[in-house]
Amino acid sequence: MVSFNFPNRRLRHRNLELWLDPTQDTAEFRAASSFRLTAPWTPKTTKGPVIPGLFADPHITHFNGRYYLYPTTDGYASWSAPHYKAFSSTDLVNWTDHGVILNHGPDVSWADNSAWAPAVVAKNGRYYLYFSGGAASGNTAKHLGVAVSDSPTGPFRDALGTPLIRAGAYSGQAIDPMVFTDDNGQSYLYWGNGAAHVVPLNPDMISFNPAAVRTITTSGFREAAFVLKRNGTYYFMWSEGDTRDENYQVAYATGSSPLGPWTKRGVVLQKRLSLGIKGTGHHSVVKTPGTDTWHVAYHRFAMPAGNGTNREVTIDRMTFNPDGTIATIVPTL
Ligand code: FUB
Repeated sequence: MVSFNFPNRRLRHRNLELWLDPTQDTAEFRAASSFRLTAPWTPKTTKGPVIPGLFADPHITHFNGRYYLYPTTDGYASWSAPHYKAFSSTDLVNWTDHGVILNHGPDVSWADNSAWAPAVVAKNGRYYLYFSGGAASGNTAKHLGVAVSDSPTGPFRDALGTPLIRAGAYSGQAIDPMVFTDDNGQSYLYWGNGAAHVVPLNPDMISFNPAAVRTITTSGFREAAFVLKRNGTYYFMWSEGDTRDENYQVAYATGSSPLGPWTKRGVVLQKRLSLGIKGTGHHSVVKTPGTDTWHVAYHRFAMPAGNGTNREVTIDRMTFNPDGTIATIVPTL
């Protein structure tokens, strides 16, 4: 038997498991472990949503010792909310609301509504927010833009004054941007609904060579591309189905480069009706720096009576099997 002493670590509980503070080591107490508590502990019956209120499409990331969440603001008919908020945390449990960081109305000349699915990346000493939005003209087409700030909590300003990708420039909808930066510093922009695309970004992060755009052809892709790298393997992840459908789910493929080719591995996150959890999708993944601990942020129908435009954000652990495949993610309350 091995004993560990963690005198200065905070112990957290979740779903009848005890964890050391996730910002530190990943030592984990499971059913087979024994432990002694010196303070009373009352199990929580629910941990979600992690940020109160209706939000969706969470982009979770980590900058300078804090986790950040950038979601779509939900609860608007046809997902028409015009603004984005930012939240931050040191422990993935307690989140600070930093308020509105970009508002399409006053801040973006070419978009008024449909502030969808932001993604924020740090580069060049600045923060770049990729987003999509539509104009109030009655035209439902969405363009994809990029805004910049000196702070991860904004305020962000439209970097170009025009869309980075105009509606119709490529197949599918120009929504759901995501940026992956490889170990050599090269950043790649992924986006799309109905068809996924990828292109290396120029060093300025606000332009690319149109001739370098590639379309990704994984079966089942609908939207919400997300890419991570672990042990030299690239993981391309996405959402399948319709966000208004309780069967909305997350699948993934693996590849040997940020551009693929990709081999589909299957579905890793889906509804859990025994707990009333539906519509699990549009996720993102964050690794705790210096560890092999990964968490997945995603949305589900708000509980108990939500739907495809009334969604909430939750976070669960994501683990890898010894062969590098992603273990099925278990949605928890
Ligand atoms: O939240 C608006 C849209 O719904 C997103 O862009 C899609 O990914 C879907 O979640």
